[in-house]
Amino acid sequence: MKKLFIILITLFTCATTLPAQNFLNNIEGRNTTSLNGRWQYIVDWYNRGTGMGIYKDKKAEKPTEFIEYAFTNEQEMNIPGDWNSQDPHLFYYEGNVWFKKVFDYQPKDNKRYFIYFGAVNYQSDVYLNGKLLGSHEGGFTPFQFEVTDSLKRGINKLIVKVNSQRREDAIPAMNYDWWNYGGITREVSIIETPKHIIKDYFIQLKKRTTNEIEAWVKVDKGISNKNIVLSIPTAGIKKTLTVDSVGDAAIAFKADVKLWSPETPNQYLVSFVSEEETISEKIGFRSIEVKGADIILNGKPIFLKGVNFHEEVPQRVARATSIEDARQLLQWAKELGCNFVRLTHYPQSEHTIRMAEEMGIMLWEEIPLWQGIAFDNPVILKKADNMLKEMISRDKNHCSIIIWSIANETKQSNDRNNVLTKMAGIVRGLDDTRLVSAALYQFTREGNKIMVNDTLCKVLDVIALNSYLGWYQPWPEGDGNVVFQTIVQKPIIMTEFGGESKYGQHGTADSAGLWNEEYQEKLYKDNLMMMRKMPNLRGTCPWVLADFRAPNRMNITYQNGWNRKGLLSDKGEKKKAWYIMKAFYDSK
Ligand code: GCB
Repeated sequence: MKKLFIILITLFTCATTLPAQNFLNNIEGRNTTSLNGRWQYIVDWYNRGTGMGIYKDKKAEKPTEFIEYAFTNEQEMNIPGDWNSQDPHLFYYEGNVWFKKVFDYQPKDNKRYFIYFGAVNYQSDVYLNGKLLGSHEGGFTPFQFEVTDSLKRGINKLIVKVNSQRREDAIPAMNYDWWNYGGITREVSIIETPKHIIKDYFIQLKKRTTNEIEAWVKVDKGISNKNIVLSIPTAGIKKTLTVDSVGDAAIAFKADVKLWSPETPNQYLVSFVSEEETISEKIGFRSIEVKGADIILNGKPIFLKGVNFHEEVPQRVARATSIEDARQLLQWAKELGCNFVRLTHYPQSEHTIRMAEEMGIMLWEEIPLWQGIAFDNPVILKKADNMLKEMISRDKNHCSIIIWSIANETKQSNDRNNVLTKMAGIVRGLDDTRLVSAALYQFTREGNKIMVNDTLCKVLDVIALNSYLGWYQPWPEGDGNVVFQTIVQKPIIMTEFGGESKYGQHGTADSAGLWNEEYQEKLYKDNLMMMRKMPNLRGTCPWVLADFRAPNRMNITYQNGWNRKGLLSDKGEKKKAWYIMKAFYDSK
């Protein structure tokens, strides 16, 4: 009965949600007009807006008429931006807000147009000039709609309904340890393309080689049987790909390129050229693989000196939205000595990823499949599949990303195993050049021996462990004597460890409940002592770079809505544990 109910809900959800259109990649490399800036908004507390026709943006025409739910320039906010940090009434709000942008546009006859959203958290309905273009679910991945037929010459009205309510069948679901920033949190733009588009492409070194490039390109059928030129001028490469009857072309060739690595983040300007357009992008070439317990970058074993961060600027208590925000977070990571960042717990903005690549930082990217997911609901796999596709579609050409992660801390069960195994298959089907992982947290413990026997270990390329010894569980007797054992011989990354402290709070190192820097510092020392003895350890990511907003952290004296596990405070001040981690990375 429960299953039948779930199936009915699934059908209903699918029927009411129009899918976003196929994705054009590399938006930066295309001809775009930004719709960022001030947008008007209306808070729809009781979800009456659709019924009231807000999307029609009607104006009163007779003295007897009036319009409730009317937009006005007295109420505007910045887009991209979350609503929680921009309107004090909306600090804790999870619900519906309508946004409106009026813009003047002059479309050309021989072009096509798309409206692109970098991310809207969580669910959105998009209307252009009173017509529903479609809906999108998922707060951290981009989507777009073709508007060639609905974009007017002159004034256009774009209206978006955004809903940020947490739901049991959502990803993430009801309960998670970060702030649910609602709104249009990444850029909005109009993309202009020629009639026949170079829609998507992928270029990278062939797996397990450092001197062979493979590339494919997908174009509109109108370019079928014609040529696309791939050029990388500074490497002296110019190749011609012939498109087949369905619009696909592929090529592989030997190439002598300077490889991308954290020490030398070389990039090349790569262009795909058709008769109608040129799409260019800076691309780095590197190979990544696993051999036994080693992670191999460009043929050499590497240790991932990492850190976790949320897409949040703590000093502003807001979603990180700008290039400057991305720079701050990545520079903090660099200062710590990192060559790797685990982007938790969702795809972060594309400019963060591009910047990491320029700075020589390797990345782990994951979809927000975080604890508490209803794996028995068939809709979950469908949604996760869509998120994986949107994430990989957007970021597959960014060489900084070396690991796709499919989940964080999911409880073992048959349903979970089925769904995550299928998801690992989906990822490999989309991109087999990278490694697949998931952060695991259920272990069995006998004294100081901790067994990692999650069945998912067999499915993953890299075993990622989240362990809060000394914080959520007491540290086992005898410093440094803890041993982690895995059922498979694969590389291990310690993807989370740590504990809380409030910056400036001092005391003895023996009491977690005092939230002091000394206790957190000792935890780091203990953890590092333990990890030094783990033979398969190939990376570490302390939890977390900076204190971050979390509504479920309500020790009023020390937390008051903040998760205090940062190595940095919410103002960017360095806690004692920062120096322990930095010294470890400097010694590596
Ligand atoms: C975890 C989660 C992370 C939390 C962290 C914590 O295991 O993966 O999202 O914020 O623990 O602070 O408890």
